[in-house]
Amino acid sequence: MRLEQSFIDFMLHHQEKHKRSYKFLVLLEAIQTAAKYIQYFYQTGSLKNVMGETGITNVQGESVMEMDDIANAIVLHYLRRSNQVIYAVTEEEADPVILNEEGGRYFLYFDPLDGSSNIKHHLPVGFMFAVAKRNLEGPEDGRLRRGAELRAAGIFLIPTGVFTLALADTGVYRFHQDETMTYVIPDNSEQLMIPENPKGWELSFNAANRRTFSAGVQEWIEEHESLYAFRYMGSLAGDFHRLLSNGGMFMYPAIVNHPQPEKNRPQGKLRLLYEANVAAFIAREAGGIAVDEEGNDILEIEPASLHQRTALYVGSPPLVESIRNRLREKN
Ligand code: AHM
Ligand code: MG
Repeated sequence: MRLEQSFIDFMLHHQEKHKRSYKFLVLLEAIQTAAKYIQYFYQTGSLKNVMGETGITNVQGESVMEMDDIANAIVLHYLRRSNQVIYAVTEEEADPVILNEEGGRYFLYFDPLDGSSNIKHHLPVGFMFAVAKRNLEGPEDGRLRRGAELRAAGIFLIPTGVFTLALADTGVYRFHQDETMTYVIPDNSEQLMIPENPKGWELSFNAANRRTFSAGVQEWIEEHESLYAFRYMGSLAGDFHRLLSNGGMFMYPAIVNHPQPEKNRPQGKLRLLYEANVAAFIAREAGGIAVDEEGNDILEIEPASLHQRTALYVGSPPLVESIRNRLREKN
């Protein structure tokens, strides 16, 4: 019989080894409890008839699925109970949700259920989150943090029960749910690194959009696509999960050449604080990089608003550097 190390045991040792606070564990315990509940609702959602749309449009102008609302309420409930969070920024709400302004230590940016188009099919979606810490040295101004200032970021792949967690300056780890729904880290699993060997690298982007990308990006795709396998499931959590294991590049470029110009998205589609930064931070800790449409590092973008969007190119450094050069030549 083989028994693995539980997530909490792993984290207790990790915090001790790096002389980091146990408060962070209280927060992570809340986050992973929320993830388990989201997963439970997701798996049984059809039986409860909650896999459809609410008929409401969210702050992003997108249709809200009932599961989005359920997942959001679950996460906010456990974050509030943890007492560790000053405020949370969620994809589902226009304003930051104040949780514990006085006693909280962290800021949370999250998308409770990313990959909405997969919901009604029960295909992979993600609960994605990023954690920043209040200023412990001086007065806290509550500003939005750059990705480079994050202390942790993670993705729960739902409903598959896999959890990827990046911890500032210490790496990326992947946990799996065992028979008792406990997240465990397999004994033999090391810190996760994006593979350097190009054999197995994959490209991932919405191919139906390719003629809407800038000329430089289209050229780059034409020159490189035959060299790599192509995979796209339309859920950042799922596509990025593959990228971390196999290497390559995931991209969601700016849409600038749409035949119906009102459908252009010069700022890209993905949200900086709780989608792009999560992927970029995990990538950094796994040896990868992430840039925006100007070729700037995603993690260095100074956030100007809660729900701002960005183009995203993330993955193996040689590929991201190659497209970064092209983006800079053309801009
Ligand atoms: P969502 O927040 O509405 O779910 O949108 C984000 C998702 C990402 O998970 C995914 O990478 C992308 O949107 C897919 O978009 P598209 O359907 O345009 O390919
Ligand atoms: Mg989303």
